[in-house]
Amino acid sequence: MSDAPQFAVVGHPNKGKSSIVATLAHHDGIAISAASGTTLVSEAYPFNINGKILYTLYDTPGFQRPRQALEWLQNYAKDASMRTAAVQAFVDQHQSCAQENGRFKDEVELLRPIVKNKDTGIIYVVDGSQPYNPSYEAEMSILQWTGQPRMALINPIGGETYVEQWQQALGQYFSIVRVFNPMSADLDKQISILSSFAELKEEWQSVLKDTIAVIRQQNTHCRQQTAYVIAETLADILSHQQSLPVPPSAPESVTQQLREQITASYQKSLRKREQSLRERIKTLYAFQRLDIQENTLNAEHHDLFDQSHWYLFGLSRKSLVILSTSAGSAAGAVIDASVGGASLMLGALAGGLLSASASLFASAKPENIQIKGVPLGGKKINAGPVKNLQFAFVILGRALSYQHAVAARVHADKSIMVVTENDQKHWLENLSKTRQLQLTRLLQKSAKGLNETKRGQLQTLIEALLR
Ligand SMILES: Nc1nc2c(ncn2[C@@H]2O[C@H](COP(=O)(O)OP(=O)(O)OP(=O)(O)O)[C@@H](O)[C@H]2O)c(=O)[nH]1
Ligand SMILES: [Mg+2]
Repeated sequence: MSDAPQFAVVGHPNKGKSSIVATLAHHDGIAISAASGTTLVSEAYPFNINGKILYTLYDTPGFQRPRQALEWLQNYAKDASMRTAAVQAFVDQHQSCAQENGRFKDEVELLRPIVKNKDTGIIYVVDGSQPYNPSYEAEMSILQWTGQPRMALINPIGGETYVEQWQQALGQYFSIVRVFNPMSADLDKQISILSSFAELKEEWQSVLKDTIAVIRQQNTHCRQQTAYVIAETLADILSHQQSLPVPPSAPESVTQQLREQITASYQKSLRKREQSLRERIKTLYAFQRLDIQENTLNAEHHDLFDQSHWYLFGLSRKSLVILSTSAGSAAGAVIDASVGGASLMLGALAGGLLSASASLFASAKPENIQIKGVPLGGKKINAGPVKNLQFAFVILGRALSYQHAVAARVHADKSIMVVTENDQKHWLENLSKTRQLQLTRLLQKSAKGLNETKRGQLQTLIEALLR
């Protein structure tokens, strides 16, 4: 790969420039706000994967005095051959006064990354929900005068009403005009806009083609890594155990206190593991600021142990009975894909295997508190491992919902992340019946810990459930 391309994202104030930079550079720390004039200085946001910069986007302040700036340029350049030099002279001559709040402060600031490097591409951003008017022509002329490769993006902030009108006008100044919504652009749309950046300059074509391949690879890698951390956390949560000694001849009230104490501390450890899983997923998807937003509305996120919400993430009682019975039966261990899960499960149900596992998952609390004798006399109170299959599915369901929300989110989105609970009821149906049973068996086995092979199998099944 040759040098990574650079692009300056410019335009009127408040047209979504910073949003475009945030989404395309996968950077959630950029200031974006409904207030006009949020960005005051130009700043470079490199997009890198594994430490290698693939492209750099410059976020810039909006034009404030484009007409006066253009007048200055027109006075400077006697003919078209002097236009590029005029832009350079404009920046040079106003630079020092710009720092002292000079009248072309914003123009100097936004032109700075452009004149600094003649290879910097220009991305001009407009709002497709606002009508075009000739006052934009001064901005577009200045950009034209730079002589640098440039294209326009129409951001349909409040809809597409004036997109066509804009296309007509922008077509006069830019060879490439695209519609791009930074708030809803999934990875395919982002990649498609990068492909149009490549059309700006011959040398960028092969570089950006490689970049797109790297982005796709990274996305697959990210899913694999996410499946890995979910599998690891699931196995860790389900096999987790804690214990407390019970003093000899302790009265029932003390035992009860210890039971409550260990229940609370066990739940806390499990919540902590879930939270740390969420942190890892966020980091994998390059979100650094999301926790702040999540914490603000913590009440929206139901607690792991809030059973009234289990049904949203877990499975119905009937599905659980069918799955646990079939997976637990001898036949379940050697499922033949050609037989198909459905007939097998009916067979298992008819075989009367239902009652034992059904009562187990229905009654066993996730904490699985037990009082046991210890070898040298006395007793201990034990929490875990989780034998409740429903709970296992709840943990997995919650992790998948979380991943779905994070993976679908663009880095320009500053709203509070909503983890949708109710879409998740049928998530398991994305796996074949055979794989559903494999998953159930692995979850059942997790209480005793999973070896590396089994954990790998769990990871593969989870990967198939990720967005
Ligand atoms: N609904 C919607 N809102 C958008 C979109 N793009 C930007 N916005 C919102 O528009 C406002 C301005 O976005 P910014 O990205 O800060 O715009 P900017 O051009 O960088 O603004 P300045 O730095 O002030 O010049 C913010 O409230 C964004 O959330 C979009 O595609 N759809
Ligand atoms: Mg901005």
